[in-house]
Amino acid sequence: MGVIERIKNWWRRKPDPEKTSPGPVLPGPVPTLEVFSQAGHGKSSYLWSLLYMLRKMSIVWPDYLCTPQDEATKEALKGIHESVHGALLPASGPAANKHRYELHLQSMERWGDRKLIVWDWPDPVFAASLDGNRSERTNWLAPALWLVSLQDLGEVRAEILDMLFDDLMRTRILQGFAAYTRPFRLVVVLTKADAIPNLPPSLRQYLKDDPLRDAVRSEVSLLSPPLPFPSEPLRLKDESLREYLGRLALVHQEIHHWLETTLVGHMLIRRAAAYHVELRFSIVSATGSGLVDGQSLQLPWTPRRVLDPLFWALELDSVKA
Ligand SMILES: Nc1nc2c(ncn2[C@@H]2O[C@H](COP(=O)(O)OP(=O)(O)OP(=O)(O)O)[C@@H](O)[C@H]2O)c(=O)[nH]1
Ligand SMILES: [Mg+2]
Repeated sequence: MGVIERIKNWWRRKPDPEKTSPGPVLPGPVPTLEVFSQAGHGKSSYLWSLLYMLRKMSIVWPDYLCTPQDEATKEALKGIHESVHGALLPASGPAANKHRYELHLQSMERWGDRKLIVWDWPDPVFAASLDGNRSERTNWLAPALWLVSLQDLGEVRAEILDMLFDDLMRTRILQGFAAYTRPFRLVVVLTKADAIPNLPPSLRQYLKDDPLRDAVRSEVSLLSPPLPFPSEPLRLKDESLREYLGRLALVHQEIHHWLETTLVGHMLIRRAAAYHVELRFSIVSATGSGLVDGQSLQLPWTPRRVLDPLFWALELDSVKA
């Protein structure tokens, strides 16, 4: 079958009612940030930690506001706060992944006001069954995050990382987004980085030294006595924001160099260049640790560097596709 015929068939396809996603189909516009991930690679935990930290950014951006745009998002945010404080983990499996979060982010330093729509939904590329509804909701022009948990890939699948990337690119191309004329802006996010055994020491240190995490820890609570500030609270503004982003770029390069020392990393980077992808790398830890007891963490949630991928997406978004 020719390529044109395959594309036509793709669009003609009717969703199979047996395979449709769980729960009600949520209305609303397409995502402004796409997040791709294989099952179990930490997508729900990452989104929880991102949303949790996003609400707290007023601590470093005094004029900033983060407002949920619908009742479902508001309720979800309240639930996330309770779960994070209670050290609970997200439920797993397709039935648990049916969230659409819509937020209005106002007065961010450097980036101003943005709408953030992000889905925690069975993945249109990597989920076992592909259904038309989900892929139609994919916004292939939005900056995208590809969450990869190296240790969950395991030795064998880690060797085919570049082929998984190829699956992502081919799905995009099949849906009409040519790689050359409409370049993909993609942040490869290494999730659960606290548990990557051979993460270079400087990257491990970067993960630990998250100033945003420290700023959030210095939050003055309504009910507990104020914490003594070790120093002036962080303000992420002008020079300090430029410094943060400069460090972000260095860390991208460092991950790039580290991956390039491996054969599969080298092939991934080559393939991305061949597809003209604007590629960035970052590392995050949503929970901060992997000590788990059933559905709970044994230690409190300690998100680290979880805003970095969003900062990259905001930066990449200023260069329009
Ligand atoms: N060490 C470590 N473990 C993590 C981290 N984030 C998630 N995990 C673990 O990985 C498990 C799966 O994470 P989820 O966030 O549920 O992953 P998911 O991609 O949403 O999984 P499905 O929805 O089942 O596809 C969690 O239950 C945690 O045990 C992290 O940052 N570090
Ligand atoms: Mg999930």
